[in-house]
Amino acid sequence: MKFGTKALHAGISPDPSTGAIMTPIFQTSTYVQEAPGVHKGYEYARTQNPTRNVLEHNLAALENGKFGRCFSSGMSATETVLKILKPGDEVISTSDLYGGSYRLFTKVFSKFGIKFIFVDMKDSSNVEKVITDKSKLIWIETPTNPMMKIIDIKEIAEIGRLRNIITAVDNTFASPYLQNPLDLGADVVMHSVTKFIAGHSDVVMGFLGTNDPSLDEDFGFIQKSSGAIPGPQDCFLTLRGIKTLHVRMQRHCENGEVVANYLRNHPNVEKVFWPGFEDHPNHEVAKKQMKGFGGMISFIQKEDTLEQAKETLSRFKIFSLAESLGGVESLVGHPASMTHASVPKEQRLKVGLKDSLIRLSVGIEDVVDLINDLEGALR
Ligand code: P1T
Repeated sequence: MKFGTKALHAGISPDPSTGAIMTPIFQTSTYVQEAPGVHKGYEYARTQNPTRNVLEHNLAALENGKFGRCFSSGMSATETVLKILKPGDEVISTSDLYGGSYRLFTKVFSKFGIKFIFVDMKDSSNVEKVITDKSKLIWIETPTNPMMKIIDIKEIAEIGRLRNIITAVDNTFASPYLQNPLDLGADVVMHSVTKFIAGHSDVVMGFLGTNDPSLDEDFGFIQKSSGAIPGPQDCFLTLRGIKTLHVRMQRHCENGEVVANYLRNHPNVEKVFWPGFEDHPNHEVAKKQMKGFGGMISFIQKEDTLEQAKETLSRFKIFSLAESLGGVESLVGHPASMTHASVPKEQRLKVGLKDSLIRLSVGIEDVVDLINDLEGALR
């Protein structure tokens, strides 16, 4: 089955008791048993919920994975991967990544004796240089948030495989439509489902997919032990959102390309970060591992100051100033004070994230209106 057909049908069948074509919202915390231990496969909703199970099968299929699990947020999915580690273990992570992931790594899990080493993975050999016998996990985010760097998943997954290190990829910025890390050799794919997958800015959720039964078992054990599960209503909304994922992504990519080129030719713009440009440092890798370049774009103006960035941000009328991304409506954000405020300034500057950087999540509106909005904001 091709992607669009899978989005609509994989793991989904009419409700056997009524024929309802839409997966029902099983709003229940428990399930009646005929006798102790005699039940229909469902015991307690922290462990199993039919609406969630359908979504998990559907998302696993979209990532070409055998197993999938949904969590109450992207961060709780990430946390679940970290919880398979033990004190003394080392994680090699992308240096440019979502500020919340950086905070989880450095402020929460480092307290429990896990060491995080941040490297620029644009060049895969940088990963090899820091591997020790304690390295247990390689954490990749690509495209990176917010600098839009591209990391070669296949090359790094191979480095991990040879050294017996798990490779996990945060695939949030690409979505399963544009990139499938498991196909490229990664052991785990993670998503903030909140973003492109759910797609309508009305759900917070996370996902982990894998082909490795023992990793899936670990994730399931942590899921039921820690309890960071999504509610059935959110699973329903996400299943509904996924039905248009491929169509939305095509429009995000089309609009993204127009906006990126417009910005690049704008006299007030100094630099645009978007992997679709031929002179993007890892454009060839992006072409190889992605189906398109998406609608996430960052840029810096010629007047390269925080004050100018704030003034520009105040002039948008269609792009809404907000955290998050990947919804149908266009958003504009200021990473230094919003999504990446928890990353210390010197670390931000190391990866090129200046106070003047503006990030766009280009939605699926008529692109001419988006260009007019940018024209007004950049005047
Ligand atoms: O918000 P949550 O569903 O918990 O997902 C966290 C997360 C994980 N990974 C990436 C790459 C992300 O971008 C995010 C969340 N990011 C934003 C809210 C943002 O505006 O960048």
